[in-house]
Amino acid sequence: MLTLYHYDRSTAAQRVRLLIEEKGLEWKSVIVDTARGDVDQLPENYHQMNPKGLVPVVENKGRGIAESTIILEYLEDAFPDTSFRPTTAEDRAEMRLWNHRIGDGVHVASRTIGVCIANRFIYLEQGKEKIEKYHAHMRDTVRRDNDQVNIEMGLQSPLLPDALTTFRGLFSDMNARLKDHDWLAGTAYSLADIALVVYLRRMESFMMAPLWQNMTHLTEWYDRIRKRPAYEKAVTAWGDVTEATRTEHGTEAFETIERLWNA
Ligand SMILES: N[C@@H](CCC(=O)N[C@@H](CS)C(=O)NCC(=O)O)C(=O)O
Repeated sequence: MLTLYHYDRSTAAQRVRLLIEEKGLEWKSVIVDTARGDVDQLPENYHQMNPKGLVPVVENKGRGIAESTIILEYLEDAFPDTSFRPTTAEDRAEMRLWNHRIGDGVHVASRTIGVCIANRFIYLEQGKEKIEKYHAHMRDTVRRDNDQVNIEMGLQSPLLPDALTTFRGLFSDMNARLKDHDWLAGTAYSLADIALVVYLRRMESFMMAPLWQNMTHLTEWYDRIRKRPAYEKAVTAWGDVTEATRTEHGTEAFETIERLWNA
């Protein structure tokens, strides 16, 4: 049986749970939640499965596989029944181009936006010593350096405007594609839709939905996905233990974020 190392609100884990539930696979859950600075949560030898010490990791047949978009492709290869890859080579390339954007700026931008708006308050509450230990254990030094700037400067961070530009560009490209297509690649719900929908949910958790209210095709697509039973199981039901913090600080940040979004 598959084992998934994950936690409730991780966007990277949400996309893997989405595919697991769409495929109806049996799986065992192991919660690894370092996201509030608690590095002691990492199981022994976790870095052998994921050198970055992040979630998600899927373990199957004694092997650990990291990186959420790679895991999606792995699950398709290992469990090909009910495929979420388009049928033509061209549409598959299109699906992969969408997912390439995640590693090519979108996920880093999501982290910046999250830390600047809300996570910084969670870290500041934990105290200096714990967060120094958290950063000392962080193997991705770019992530660590960005975090340090974003925690210190919050909405004034020099990294925030570009992060919002990345998100606005992504959402508006998705909206343009969805104007005359139901799904991001090919003719059916695919790994691209699964991989990207989690960022709408993330931005919504900061009360940012008014930013894309004019992108009606994107909104309709999001509504279609939210109605899927697998979405309910994989995302909604797992919830978010930090929801109250996100709502509170997102509401406070809205004006600044809206200004940067429209700049
Ligand atoms: N590129 C990785 C990113 C993984 C990642 O950023 N994981 C986050 C959650 S979305 C994490 O483990 N956070 C724990 C922490 O911040 O301590 C992937 O797609 O799997």
